[in-house]
Amino acid sequence: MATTEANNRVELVFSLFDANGNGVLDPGDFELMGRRVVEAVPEAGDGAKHRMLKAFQGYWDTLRTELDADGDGQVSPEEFNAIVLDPQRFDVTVDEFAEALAALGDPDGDGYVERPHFVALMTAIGFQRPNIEALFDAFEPVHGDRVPVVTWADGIRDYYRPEKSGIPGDHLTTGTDQ
Ligand SMILES: [Ca+2]
Ligand SMILES: [Ca+2]
Repeated sequence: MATTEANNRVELVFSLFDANGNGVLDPGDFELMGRRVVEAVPEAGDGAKHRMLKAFQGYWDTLRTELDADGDGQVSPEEFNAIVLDPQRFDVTVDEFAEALAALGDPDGDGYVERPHFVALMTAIGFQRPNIEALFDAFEPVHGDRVPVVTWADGIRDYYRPEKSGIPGDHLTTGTDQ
C-alpha cells in the first residue's frame, strides 16, 4: 500500500503531465512537456537536452508497455498511479528520468544545480513557485544557493517511492488541491 503522501505526489504529477488537459495521459502530453522542459534551460548542452527528451519518451513508453492489455494509447489516473508507484515496474524508468532532469539543471557541469535553473525546470513542469522554493530549501542548499545534482536526482526517486512520507518532495503537494 502506498502512503497518502505518495498518492498525493503522483496525483499531482498526473495533473501536470496531462499537459493538453484532456484528462488522460497520451503521447502529445509528453511531447509538449518535453519541449517545455528542455526550453527552460537554453544554455544546457544538446546532449543533456536530447537525454531529457529521450527520458520523457521512455517514461511514456513504459506506461504504454505496462498497459499493453488496454492498449488504447491513453493512460487514466488510476492506471498511472498503479504503475508509477510500483518500483518493480517503474524503478528503471524513474531512475533515468531523475538523472536526466537533474543533469539538465546543471548546464555548467560543476555538479550543482543553482536555484534559478531549478525554478525554471520545475516551473516548466508546472509546479507552483512557493512549492518549488520550499523543496529547494528542503534540499539544504550549500554556499552559492545550489544543491548537488545527486541530491535532486535522489529526491526525484524518493518522490515516486510508495512507502515514503515526510520527504522533501512532499513540499510540492502542500497547498495544492490534491
Ligand atoms: Ca492528455
Ligand atoms: Ca551547475
